[in-house]
Amino acid sequence: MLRFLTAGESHGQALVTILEGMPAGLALDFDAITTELRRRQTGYGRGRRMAIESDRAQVLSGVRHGLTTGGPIALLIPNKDWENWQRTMAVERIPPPEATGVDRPVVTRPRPGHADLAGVVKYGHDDIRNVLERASARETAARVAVGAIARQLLRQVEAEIVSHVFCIGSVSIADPLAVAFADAQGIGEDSALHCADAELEQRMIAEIDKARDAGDTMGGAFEVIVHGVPPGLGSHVQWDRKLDGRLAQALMSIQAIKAVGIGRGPLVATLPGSRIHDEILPPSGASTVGVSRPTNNAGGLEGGITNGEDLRVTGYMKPIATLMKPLRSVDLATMAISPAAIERSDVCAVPAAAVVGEAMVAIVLAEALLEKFGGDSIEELLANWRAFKARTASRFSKA
Ligand code: EPS
Repeated sequence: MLRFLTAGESHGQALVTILEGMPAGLALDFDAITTELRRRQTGYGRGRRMAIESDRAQVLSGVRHGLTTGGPIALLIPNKDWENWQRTMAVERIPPPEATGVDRPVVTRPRPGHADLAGVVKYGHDDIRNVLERASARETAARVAVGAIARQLLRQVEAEIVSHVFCIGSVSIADPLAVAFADAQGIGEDSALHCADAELEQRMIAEIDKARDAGDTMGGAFEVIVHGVPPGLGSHVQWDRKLDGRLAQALMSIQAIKAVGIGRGPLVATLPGSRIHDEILPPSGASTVGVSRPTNNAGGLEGGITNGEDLRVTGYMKPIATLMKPLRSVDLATMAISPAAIERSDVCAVPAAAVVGEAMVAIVLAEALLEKFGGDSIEELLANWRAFKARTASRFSKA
């Protein structure tokens, strides 16, 4: 079983995570973890916090002389900004701000769309900060670090993960499925929004600028594409083993994601079966399962099992809840109508969410890979994978 937990607050001392279940013997590329963390910090529309942080994960355990041991891998990502928040986020009891005048006041005006209100109701807090600090998408830095390790496991079986942003507000690529794996892979890391269409990207930037100028925020959508994912991951036999369901949960758990699609996604409801289902034809050239599929509306998943085609998963993100021109809310201290609180925030974080989406997909696939091929060590995993691959390739050869 591959599992992980994260801990940490947005302005606390650090983010922490423990990843358990990685096989022994994986040669870990530490720079690749930093690269992924860096990618998450970029994208047009981010706020000032990203200029403060330069995220880097310290590996505290589970790796020796560059190789995973099979033990839990503990990672720590310090928050540089903590320096400026030590009193506000102090772990120990300190005098209230009224007494010292040097602390930030309690937050009492919940932001519509944020965890603020539901969180204080549930946990009985007076200060919304007790909720928002943990609900913050800063936590996704820890997920990306874990995902960077999962991605290295997947690379062992030649699976590669990329993503592209195809929608910001009202600006959208008409047919995201027409963006091939190679197109998404070819997007430069210096690209402002990680969109495959440079002309459309300019219009997306204008959409974000318009929102910023209006004190508003903007959401959008991204697609994660995995090439080379082994067929046979997940299962049709039980609801909680279906890989599409597990991917949906993983993506929906990302802050601000409100919908997830697989392949054609919600459009499957609008077209007849003859235009949705991907025909099965004799192989033309190299094929992982011995047949060819002229289309991939299923997004690489049928019956909750990977079918050897590219896996394509979409995440739809709502606009960020912190508005510089706030919506109406209620001050919970007085119950008077009052503008929602303003926290330093981003205008648009869809490109960052895409990187987090890649990480979550990597983690789910890594877990499914270990279920299918087992292995306490990389050697064992690869032996099982190679045997399955050889068997699958020869299954449907003509008599
Ligand atoms: C951050 C994500 C956003 C940023 C945060 C860093 O978090 P939230 O979900 O709370 O809006 O706003 O930065 C700050 C909280 C700040 O002080 O600027 C991230 O992804 O690292």
